[in-house]
Amino acid sequence: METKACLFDLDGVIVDTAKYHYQAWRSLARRLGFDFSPAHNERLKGVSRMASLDILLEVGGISGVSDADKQRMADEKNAEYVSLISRMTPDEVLPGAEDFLRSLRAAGIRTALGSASKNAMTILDRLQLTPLFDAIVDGTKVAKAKPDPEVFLRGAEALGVAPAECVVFEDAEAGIEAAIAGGMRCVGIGSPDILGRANLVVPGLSAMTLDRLRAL
Ligand code: B16
Ligand code: MG
Repeated sequence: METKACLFDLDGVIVDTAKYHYQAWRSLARRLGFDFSPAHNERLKGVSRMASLDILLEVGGISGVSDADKQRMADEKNAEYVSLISRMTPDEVLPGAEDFLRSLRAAGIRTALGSASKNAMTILDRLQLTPLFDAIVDGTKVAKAKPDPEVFLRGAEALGVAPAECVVFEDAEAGIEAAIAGGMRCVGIGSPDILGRANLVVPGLSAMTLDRLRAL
């Protein structure tokens, strides 16, 4: 099947914002009186903000929090996260990401972002990558989180391309599941142990070429 579009997850594929999410979640955990480890943080990758908070509260053994207090905690975390990402610079783009996006553009292959983050626009602007995406679907535009395919189906729709003509790039298992559920081929960014259901797994976008894309 010819590839007409590539859809990209943001955190872990284009940029490593997980370290900033971690810093902001750990601050919240400390204020609540417990420590939140890097291993715990792995559980938050690709997960929405409120679902991440539920995991954090479970790790801290905190139950019975009202919806209003949950909202306040999520807002506090997001305020710290936004202040961290507002200082990001283009040198934080992960190796190979910009070159691959440019080679797709040169080859006439359309591009879209498919991210759970409500802060995706801020991040792309800070990285100066916004012009390299033909469509942006983020956490402000979708109702259902990955592994639901909504975010990628919306991306394909925005580009006017059929799901079977799309290839998704994802670092999270839930994202690979979302691509498969949407009838798309997918490339895992990371370890084959975790992303084994992808059509191809590479360590990063610097390992991606148009030839490898065409072979999928
Ligand atoms: P926000 P992705 C996801 O981004 C992150 O991996 C995840 O850790 C985060 O909780 C989620 O975005 C929501 O982010 O709080 O900024 O709306 O991997 O889907 O690009
Ligand atoms: Mg991700």
